[in-house]
Amino acid sequence: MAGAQSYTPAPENLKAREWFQDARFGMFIHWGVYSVLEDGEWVMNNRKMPISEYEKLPPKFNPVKFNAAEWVALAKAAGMKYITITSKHHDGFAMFATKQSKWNIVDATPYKRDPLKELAEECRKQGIKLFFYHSHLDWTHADYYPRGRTGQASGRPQSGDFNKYLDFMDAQLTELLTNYGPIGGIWFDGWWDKRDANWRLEQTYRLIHKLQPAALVGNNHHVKPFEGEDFQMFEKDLPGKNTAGHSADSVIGNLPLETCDTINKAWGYNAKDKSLKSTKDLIQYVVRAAGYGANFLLNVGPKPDGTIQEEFTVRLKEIGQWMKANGETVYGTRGGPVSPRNWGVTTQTATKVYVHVLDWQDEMLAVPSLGKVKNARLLNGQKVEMAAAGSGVMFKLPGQRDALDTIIVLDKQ
Ligand code: H79
Repeated sequence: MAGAQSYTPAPENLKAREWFQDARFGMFIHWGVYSVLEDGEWVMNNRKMPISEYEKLPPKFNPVKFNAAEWVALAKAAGMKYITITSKHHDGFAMFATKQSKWNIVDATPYKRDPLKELAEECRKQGIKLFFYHSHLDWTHADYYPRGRTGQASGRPQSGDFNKYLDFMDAQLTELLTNYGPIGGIWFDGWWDKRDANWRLEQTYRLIHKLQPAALVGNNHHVKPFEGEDFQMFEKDLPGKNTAGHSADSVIGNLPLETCDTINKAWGYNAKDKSLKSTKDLIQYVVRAAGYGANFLLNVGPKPDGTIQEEFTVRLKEIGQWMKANGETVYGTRGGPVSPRNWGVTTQTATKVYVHVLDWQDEMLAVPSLGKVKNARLLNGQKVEMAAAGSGVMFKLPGQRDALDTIIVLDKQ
């Protein structure tokens, strides 16, 4: 941002960044009135629905089975340490009690309740941090003008005052950062809809940091981090990769990192999408992300009735079982001494190095410079043979291996 004042994170913000990195695993929740159509969160844009059509959804959205305690308990059972939920997606519909417009769950649906309030209280009770996903892009606000690359079939008049829209957004963010207790952070998305607009990011980020200095700002703009952001994120890609086309091409600076992905292909609930990733794939992704020094934010898209489909809950609980047994090699770690490889990754704490063998068929595995380490063993204490080899070491892997992740623990010396 040209002319941006340099941003100095507050001490509590730096502390929150450490907490964030230690957490390593979070639950993403995409939930909105679009779930009624069971066809993902882009349905308004994809079906070219005008606002007059889309307005028929909120009266049908009545998630009477929503139970905040159950959602938070599920995140915990999966071994997740935080939840990031859509306060507003691209349809502009607020999933919280806002006074800025009637286009919100309390005023426009028969449900009339504020699920984010209930979630915030439950998160606090159960020791989970809550982040809000907030869309810059807005397909329904009249002042989101000039229009961007998407949402052009909404039938709005060809006029509007973009600064008024930004005032509206800042007012909603103020509500989110004032009425819901301490918030983990704000996760922005949709900037890429109008890459050349003046988004007043500096002003918005300053507002967030003023209201809650510990709240972490992240933005899924697909380019390198802007001044004022507290972590760098990647969508459907490990840090530094951009195979999906929604990320920056590289890790810039030394901000905490996060990558997000879905269990099937959809973010918002999609009844037809049965392309489910396996529990093994998902666990290996958590581990790989940790090897990159990154968090993994794994998405669920709850149903319109407020429940989470069983294909998801089964996987989350299985992941949680694994995390329970192996979590010390992921939580509280940073990327290890050897950068990610095809065969696996390394993670480390102040005293230990963990070698995660994710995909290696042979008995011997050569690993370059791990630093000064000793006492190679499995998590259960079983000794692993290790010999010097070139500038690194050669491990003799145990005959009985974990096909998911064979973890070698080493002490730093
Ligand atoms: O919230 C979830 C998705 O709805 C949202 N981000 C995740 C976390 C998302 N929005 N868009 N995408 C995912 C796909 C992005 C498509 C894009 Fe483009 C390709 C954006 C920029 C290039 C389509 C074509 C939109 C603008 C041009």
